Amino acid sequence: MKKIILLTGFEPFNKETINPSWEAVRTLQGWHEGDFVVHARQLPCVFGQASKVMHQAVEELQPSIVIAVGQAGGRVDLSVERIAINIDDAPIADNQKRQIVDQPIVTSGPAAYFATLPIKAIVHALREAGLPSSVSQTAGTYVCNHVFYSLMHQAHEWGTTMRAGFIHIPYLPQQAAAHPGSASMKLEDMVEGLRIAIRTTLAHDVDMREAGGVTH
Ligand code: PCA
Repeated sequence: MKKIILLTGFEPFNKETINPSWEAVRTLQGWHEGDFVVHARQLPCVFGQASKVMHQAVEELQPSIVIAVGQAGGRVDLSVERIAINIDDAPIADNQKRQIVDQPIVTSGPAAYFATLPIKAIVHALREAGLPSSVSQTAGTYVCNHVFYSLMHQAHEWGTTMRAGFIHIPYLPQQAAAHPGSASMKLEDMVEGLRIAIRTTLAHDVDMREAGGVTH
């Protein structure tokens, strides 16, 4: 039986009618790479519910690798997240019209978790393939970080070998057209970027060492 890679994307939020994360992820449903097959799931853009759907998918599928993907409108590239922090601080309401401010995601959980994907190797491989990418030092404090932290906490509590992380992606061109000045990326490039992220994760049990930080 094939081992499972779980990819998740989000439903649209904040007045958008499309979310590039779900569009990209659903394209890869059933994609095979060696002994691995992709399962794609959509998450609601709702605090609590999003992590619940993620937890259920992880329990049901027992994936070897989880890559959660989310839209980061305004970002310029495929941003591979380094760290998830234990705080919800929503700048806008979620899709259930709830705006959580300054609440820990897991009471008495650690302040943060690092992604267990080979983030430097992924950024390196994406750039080599001609796709703009960088390591990101923050996944924000909205629903994406909420899901990312919950996922890493689940992996930590279970003590599994499952590797997990988060990739933020820019707007699609049709979205950026409504946000003049914002960067965008074509869906095919995002999908190819996710394929590269998967292949690189399979090829690197240990991350490569290459500068990817920022001074501020
Ligand atoms: N992006 C949001 C939540 C859902 C999504 O696609 C975020 O970055 O938190």
